[in-house]
Amino acid sequence: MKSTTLLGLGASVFLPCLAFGQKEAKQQTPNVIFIYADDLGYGDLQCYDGTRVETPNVNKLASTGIRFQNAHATASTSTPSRYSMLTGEYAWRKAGTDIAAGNAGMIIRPERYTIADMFKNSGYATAAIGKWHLGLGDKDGEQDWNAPLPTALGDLGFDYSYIMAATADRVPCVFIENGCVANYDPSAPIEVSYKAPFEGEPLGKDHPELLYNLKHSHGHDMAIVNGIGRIGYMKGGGKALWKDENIADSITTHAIDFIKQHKDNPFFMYFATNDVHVPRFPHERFRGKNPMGLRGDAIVQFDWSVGQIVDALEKLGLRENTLIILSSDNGPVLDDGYDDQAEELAGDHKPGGPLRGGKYSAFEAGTRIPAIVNWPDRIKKSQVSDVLVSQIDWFRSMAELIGATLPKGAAPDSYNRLGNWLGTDKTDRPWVIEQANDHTLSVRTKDWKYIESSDGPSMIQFGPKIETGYQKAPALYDMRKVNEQENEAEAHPEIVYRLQEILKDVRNRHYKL
Ligand code: NG6
Ligand code: CA
Repeated sequence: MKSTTLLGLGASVFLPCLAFGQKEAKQQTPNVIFIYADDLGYGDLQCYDGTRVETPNVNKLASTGIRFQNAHATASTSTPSRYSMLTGEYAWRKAGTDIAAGNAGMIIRPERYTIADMFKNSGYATAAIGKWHLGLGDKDGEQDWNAPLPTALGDLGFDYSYIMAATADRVPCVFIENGCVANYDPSAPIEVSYKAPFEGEPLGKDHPELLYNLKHSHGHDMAIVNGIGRIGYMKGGGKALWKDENIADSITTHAIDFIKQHKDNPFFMYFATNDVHVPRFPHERFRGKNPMGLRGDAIVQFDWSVGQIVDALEKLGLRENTLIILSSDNGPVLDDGYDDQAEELAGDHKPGGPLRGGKYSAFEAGTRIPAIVNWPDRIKKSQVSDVLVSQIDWFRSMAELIGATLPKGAAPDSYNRLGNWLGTDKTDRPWVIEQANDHTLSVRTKDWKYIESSDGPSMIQFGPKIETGYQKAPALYDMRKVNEQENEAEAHPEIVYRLQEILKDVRNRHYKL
């Protein structure tokens, strides 16, 4: 079934015809790996002018592939960004897609056609490894973590999954492998609540002396696991509890195992790292190699994971025909709730590069993210691209790549922009839509950015020192001037009107690119 699909569709587009009688030696469509970092900002990588941390493995992908300078996530936080990317539907269309608790029920419902379904139906082996943050089980708060979860990633097209339910700062602090707690410890049954603490379990807010690995700066003062306070309450776990310092090793090992197991057939792997999200507690061997403390160390650890995956591909002879897309779910934050000195030690490192704002915000650093595409078989020349692109289009671009036909209604907001992503088409996406933490939407064109009005505060209120970009009146920024300093809405009412019309049409689903 697999080979028929692969030979029959799409694949031929990219390959020289085989001479008659020549044995087909090589898999035709590429393996596809999404390396999706967490909270990695536009200016965090060395190849994006990050000056205080070395990222040789990512640099190499960039210098032998395409490095995008105008690529956008759909939202400035994790859950909506991931929801949109995996479903091809803007998260703001769907209630319940904001930053999810660790005991959220499955946010992408099983009947939804995901990008993993698409790869699977085209004969690919599929895997999700690392951070999930899109809910598990049928209903919020009703999971039994001691039994197989009735609704998990297998229902969304992933043959294999080894994931963290939400984030490292949210309970449950265990890996879930194919819907069951990995290394389950029957002597320590797991209970999770986001409402009330469990009797007898010490909390971070009352027991600072137990926070021997990291102290919190705001929030994160509930359950204590591995000497670190978390969001949410948890009991049990025993041997299954993760050690934060081993998370990168653990997910990278599972990713490499998956690659090895599928070296002879096409695979799609969504490799979502915990780096550089809080709590930042990288392994000892990545520490102290940069002047920025734990946040810098987490970037070094991320780079290491990337290097391990590339090495594994090389050793298995898969490197040439594997398409890697490396990016981030949203922009950067320094202090996101732990006393890791990210702010104090940043020095002149600008995690958002020259862009204004950061994680959570409507300003550009919230959603303009690093994006690197590397596929040795097809991308021969190193390129730096200024083409306007959005992660919402990965879905239909990948469909084009592998010749998949999507069912009606699938990926409604995604467009095939494969040419952009492979560097053959330099036409900008006419616009991209970006969502801030309070659901304020922006329309970004090559030259302009319109941020709709919002009643929200001008600074994030729950800890991080980040400008939100929320303003009572609509804002218009000339993006040729880079950093959104001067609201030009009054000077250019016709442009404001044009961008408002785009937003209205997109909201009403009356648009076409
Ligand atoms: C916030 C957390 C923050 C982080 C974020 C989600 C507090 C005070 N802050 O609510 O630490 O977990 O949610 O980040 O709890 S994201 O990258 O997964 O969207
Ligand atoms: Ca994130």
